[in-house]
Amino acid sequence: MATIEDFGQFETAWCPGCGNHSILKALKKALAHSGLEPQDILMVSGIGQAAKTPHYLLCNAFNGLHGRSLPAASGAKLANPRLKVIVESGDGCHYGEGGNHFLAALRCNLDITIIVHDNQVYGLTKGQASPTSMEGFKTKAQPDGVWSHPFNPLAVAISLHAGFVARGFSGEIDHLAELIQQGLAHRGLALIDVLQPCVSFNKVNTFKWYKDRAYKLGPEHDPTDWARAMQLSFEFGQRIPIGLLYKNDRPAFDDHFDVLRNGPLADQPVDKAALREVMMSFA
Ligand SMILES: Cc1ncc(C[n+]2csc(CCOP(=O)(O)OP(=O)(O)O)c2C)c(N)n1
Ligand code: SF4
Repeated sequence: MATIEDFGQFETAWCPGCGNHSILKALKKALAHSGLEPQDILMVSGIGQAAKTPHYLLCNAFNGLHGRSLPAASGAKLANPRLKVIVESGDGCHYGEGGNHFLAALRCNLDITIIVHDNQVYGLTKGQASPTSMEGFKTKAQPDGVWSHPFNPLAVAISLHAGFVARGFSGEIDHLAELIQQGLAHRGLALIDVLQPCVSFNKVNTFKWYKDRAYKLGPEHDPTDWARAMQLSFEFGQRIPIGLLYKNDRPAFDDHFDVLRNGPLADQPVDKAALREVMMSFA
């Protein structure tokens, strides 16, 4: 069984103190505890600081365009359902440029795990507002403060009955690793939005800011209670719940394809004559 060390140890380009370091630690722990081997895993990301995560992990990896990781991940999962596909990027990549793909993935309930490093800012491009930046948040590009209301990823995911919707905090590594492990074990889409301080460009939502507000959901919370989960998803002020907010067992997207019952497409024989006939029908 693979150990944490088997997933590699690399020098990163992240700032000292960035929450990304802890998220990577939690991910490696979750992978090792899930009994997965590096060759079983495909990490897909877009562009951004968070999207560098697959560069620092020994496994299969695909670096897509900014906001375009989900289409690539969907194709890979459908072609080879044996792969454990993890999509990891920032809030800008997933909720901004990739917003439409995010909505489609939630609705389909494809069997993948999405981990969003949510630092409420664009880190890589030096501090512009992101979809989750709070109203009034000032940046060099938004000197008068953000005018839009922030995007609420958890409320959107729960409203679309995504399979598994959770929030973690990079300051709670063991708790986050446990959430990622549960997400990996879930059959269907698992979204884990992670509160992550960006020490260089977000001086409002700091480590302390998150630490003072994040509280763990206890065993009294029933994640199958959709209405309660919806309510909790709007709690983002003096208190911010972390943990598994919502879960359901609806069939995963890939369960609907009869052709996949015979194994991954990559392992199935190709009837070249039948394929030629189909191709010629479009000529
Ligand atoms: C299509 C496209 N649009 C915009 C960019 C520029 N760009 C690169 S990363 C990024 C934002 C990164 O922010 P986020 O996804 O939140 O990740 P972070 O760097 O904060 O981890 C932007 C706007 C790009 N590379 N490609
Ligand atoms: S700019 Fe922000 S998100 Fe990027 S590595 Fe530095 S602290 Fe992390």
